[in-house]
Amino acid sequence: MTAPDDPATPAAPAAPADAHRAGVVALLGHPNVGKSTLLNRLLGEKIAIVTARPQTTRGRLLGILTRPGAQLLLVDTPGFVEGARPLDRAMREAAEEAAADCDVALLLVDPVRGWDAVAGAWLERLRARGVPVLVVGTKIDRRDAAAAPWPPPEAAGATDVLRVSARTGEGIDTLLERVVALLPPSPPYYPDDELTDRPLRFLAAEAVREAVFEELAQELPYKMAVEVVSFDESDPELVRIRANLLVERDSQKRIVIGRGGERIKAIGVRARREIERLLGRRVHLELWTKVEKDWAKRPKRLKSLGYC
Ligand SMILES: Nc1nc2c(ncn2[C@@H]2O[C@H](COP(=O)(O)OP(=O)(O)O)[C@@H](O)[C@H]2O)c(=O)[nH]1
Ligand SMILES: [Mg+2]
Repeated sequence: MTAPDDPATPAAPAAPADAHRAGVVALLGHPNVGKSTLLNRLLGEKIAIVTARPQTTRGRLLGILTRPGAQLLLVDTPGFVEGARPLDRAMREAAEEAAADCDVALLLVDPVRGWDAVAGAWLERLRARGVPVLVVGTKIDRRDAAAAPWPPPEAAGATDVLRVSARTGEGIDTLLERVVALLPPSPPYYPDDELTDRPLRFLAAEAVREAVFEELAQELPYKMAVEVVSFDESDPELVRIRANLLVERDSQKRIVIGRGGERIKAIGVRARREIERLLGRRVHLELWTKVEKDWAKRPKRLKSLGYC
């Protein structure tokens, strides 16, 4: 599944038009450009959390899209992350690994924000490795995005340039067609009913983290992690889930709980609804706040939380 290291490697002979195609498609771009929303739209199912705030995606999340004749392994990434914490490094590495091991790259650009040197550097790197790159303008349902200058002249080196709205679905079929045409011939990698490589308990933890972003202001959600400590499906009527909200300090714990437990209750209600939608079953969700000072600084801990 890796791309040729040498850009001079001759292209493989064209595959017969009816060959099954499969491969890894990396979603790259600045935080908040719309990567996770696009992943969900392509899958037709919401598995990745989406918030109005940047850098909410932490690890690498695989969405498996099986269509007649093709399977796309869509890798959602945290994107181009800055910062020096081990968590930031892990997030950066997730994007870099996805880019290093993909058959097709989607480089997402918010037309309002426009092209910049970071996008340019990624395009260059991917091209140097012989990876086909589709530059994808996002959010065209927005008037300001539709009115912004497009395509960026710097994207001329890309394999293709197109625009989509993950919200309305505009341009999505064309995007899919182009991606499939660029995939190598290969049998499918996963059974056709599999949607992601992540266990349901991870998706549940992510749903809680999404609720945390909705319910808590400013910086606090970035300092928090969610760990599902039990996921009990023994009762056919009800899935019982217990999760810890990890914070770095006691003062944060008090904010998360809120007056009379009001805040954590709101997080729980919101998250439970989302998990019920995800599982298609009733859920009992119990949330606990726990101070764990160094969770974002310990690579092993980040791994156990599923962020790298
Ligand atoms: N109007 C509009 N908003 C979008 C679209 N795609 C994403 N967004 C919004 O942009 C914000 C960031 O989206 P997200 O997918 O989390 O971006 P990511 O950080 O690149 O994964 C969220 O508020 C989304 O609802 C779109 O096609 N149209
Ligand atoms: Mg995201």
